[in-house]
Amino acid sequence: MTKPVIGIAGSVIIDSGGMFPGYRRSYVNEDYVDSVVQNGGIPYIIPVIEDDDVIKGQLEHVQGLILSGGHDVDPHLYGEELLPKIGETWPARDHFDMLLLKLAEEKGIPVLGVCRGAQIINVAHGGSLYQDISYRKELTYKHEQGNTPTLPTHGMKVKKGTKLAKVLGKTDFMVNSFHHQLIKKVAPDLIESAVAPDGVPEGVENKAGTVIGVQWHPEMLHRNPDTAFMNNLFKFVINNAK
Ligand SMILES: [Mn+2]
Repeated sequence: MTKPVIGIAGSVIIDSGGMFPGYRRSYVNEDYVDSVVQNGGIPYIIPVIEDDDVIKGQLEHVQGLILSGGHDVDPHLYGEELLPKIGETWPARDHFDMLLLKLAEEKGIPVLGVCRGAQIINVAHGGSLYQDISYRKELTYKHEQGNTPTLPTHGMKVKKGTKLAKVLGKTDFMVNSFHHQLIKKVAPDLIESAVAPDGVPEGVENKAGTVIGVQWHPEMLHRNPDTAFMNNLFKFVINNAK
């Protein structure tokens, strides 16, 4: 049986200490690549492109899609100006990710959004974000844990009856956390599937059950035996690929 091709939407890293300072390089973190291989898929990195026809062509070659982490989402997409504590934005990448998502949803191919990927799913569907943790008035726990990507640092409750609960087979566990932006308002046509102990929404999914977004990093947790069930998120994309 041929394994399904899973596209991992990429980013750009700028060479700082290498041979070509300032050079732009298309990339994804290898954890995403490993997660796809380990769970039976064929990973393809999809470089960020600004040409819609090329983006459409990119999506035609994959049977499942992963939206990876990175840049802050442009607040203009949810009706706000940039506040002082926002990080780096890249509107062209937002457009790229959102077009891939739209096309994937139209085709009904499975999508996993990780961190920024979950945030872009929420914003694409009409939800909003806090531009930085400090803008949330309620008590908010630490969501930028620093190093040790495999270490879970805060709790997570998955809502029973959601696609996420079915996929993970668990509803109460610990996750890692590397985000300074938070989901504020969950999009009206999405389901809030997971919530952190401080009430921050950390999981969203579409009603069709083809799109799952999580604000933590399952690709960093999948090799930790305590959180090996995070592999199920990649199996969701790979086993439903079409
Ligand atoms: Mn978190």
